[in-house]
Amino acid sequence: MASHNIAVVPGDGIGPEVVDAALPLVEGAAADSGVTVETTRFDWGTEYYLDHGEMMPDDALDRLAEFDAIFLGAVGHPDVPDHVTLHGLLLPIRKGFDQYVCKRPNVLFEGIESPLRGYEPGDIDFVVYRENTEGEYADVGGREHRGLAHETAVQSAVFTRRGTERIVRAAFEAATRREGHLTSITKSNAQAHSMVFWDEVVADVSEEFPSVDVERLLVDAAAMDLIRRPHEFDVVVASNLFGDVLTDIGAQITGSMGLAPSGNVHPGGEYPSMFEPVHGSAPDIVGEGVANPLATVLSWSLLFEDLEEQRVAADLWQAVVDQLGDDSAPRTPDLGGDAGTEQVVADLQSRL
Ligand code: GGG
Repeated sequence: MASHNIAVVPGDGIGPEVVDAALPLVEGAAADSGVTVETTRFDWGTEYYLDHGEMMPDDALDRLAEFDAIFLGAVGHPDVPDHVTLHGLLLPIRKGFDQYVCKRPNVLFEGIESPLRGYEPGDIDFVVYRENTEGEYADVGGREHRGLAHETAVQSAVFTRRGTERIVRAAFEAATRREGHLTSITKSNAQAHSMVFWDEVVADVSEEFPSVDVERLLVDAAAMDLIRRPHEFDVVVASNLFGDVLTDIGAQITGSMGLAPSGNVHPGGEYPSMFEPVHGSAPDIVGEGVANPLATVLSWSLLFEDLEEQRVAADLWQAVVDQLGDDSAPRTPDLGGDAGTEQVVADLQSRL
């Protein structure tokens, strides 16, 4: 019987609500396929920060390194600046474990109405490969002359050849497994160093993938085209910041942030990968029991796919597809329903 040790970091806000609700379902789905999931919970995040002055302990990465994968709920708290929560937990894990592929599927599921006119389920199906360890989130910069009229803040983006080539290559590989169309997003008209470099890397790597059709878009045009013609996207590759922004658009045009899963993948197996719903901690609905657990369940599906437990991955994904396709099934308020998190999970359970 296959067995996997998974570290679970529920985090802040609705993170623990969706993670705790989904966990028994996920363990059950795995057991049905003969897979044992051993989870260890780490209550790190903003509550931990308020008690200890740090989002997670100094040896957190050493402890997480022992696991086959990590599942994260959400980070963010109204009383703590967002850069503290992000730089205290999420980004150190992504960077520390070299999780350089942030994979974010955007699918318009059966039963979901896109806010875009004329789009039917199945019409939108693309995946964003977001660079996840450097770029605009490299944390290089500083501030001088605080509070003075000539106060200055500098934030540098870092694009290395190794870092750019590997995310671009991962996206090309994905395109060969999908429809063979890759859209590379930059702002190379305005950012004549890093983004022109990115374009050059894409051109170089494209020679290894002659069957892939490459489109280049500026990020402003891409934001527009994701609304205007989302059906034409297949694989999108973008820098850390641009990928972050565009995947929120992707979530909206496919129905809800509550349906958007993601994987922070370290391809090589040296370190664990981390999976998380794209949504944040949603302080506006914390404690109401109405957070949508589906992005969490879909993210677990991505986790099992990465662990090559294809049957568990497919069962979880299909249960969500079946539920969304059933117009009598319970739905959380973000999808127009009035059901709670637990009700949605109980219904999913009946479909497994
Ligand atoms: N589910 C993880 C989470 O809480 N994300 C909030 C966030 O701000 N993420 C930024 C990012 O993905 O870089």
